[in-house]
Amino acid sequence: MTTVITYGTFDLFHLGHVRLLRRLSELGNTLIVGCSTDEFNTRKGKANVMPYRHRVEILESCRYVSKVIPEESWDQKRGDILREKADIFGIGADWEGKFDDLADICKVVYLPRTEGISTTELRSSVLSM
Ligand code: C2G
Repeated sequence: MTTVITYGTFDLFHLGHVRLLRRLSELGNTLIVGCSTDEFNTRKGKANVMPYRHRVEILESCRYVSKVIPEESWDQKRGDILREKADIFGIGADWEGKFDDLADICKVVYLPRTEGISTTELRSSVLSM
């Protein structure tokens, strides 16, 4: 059994998120997603359109996701990986190198982002309609 773990806001769930989760799920049998809480997003300097409980429900309905946990701080990853016995930590390449410190307890992979789509772009295109 190979367990994969990732983290993110996943606001305005879109194709980039789906493709990342699909590719991560293909690396193992179980994919755990740490979904950033509204409070943590504020600390990340990100304003989310959709509240945490909506983002969790959408992630839980995604066929690639096995389990969703709250992401409440930058430094919970190590404890989560050990508790969940995750073999792989994966995230989009916009974070390249940022989580290499986890390589002593799991494999760390950075996957290319899906170009041409982002929550920010979606938000501005909706606003300009
Ligand atoms: N992503 C992607 N392609 C896009 C947009 C996003 O592959 N076009 C990926 C990101 O690289 C990330 C995941 O989808 O791995 C979730 O993206 P965000 O919701 O923007 O998450 P982020 O704000 O990067 O939070 O502790 C880690 C942070 O919580 C990550």
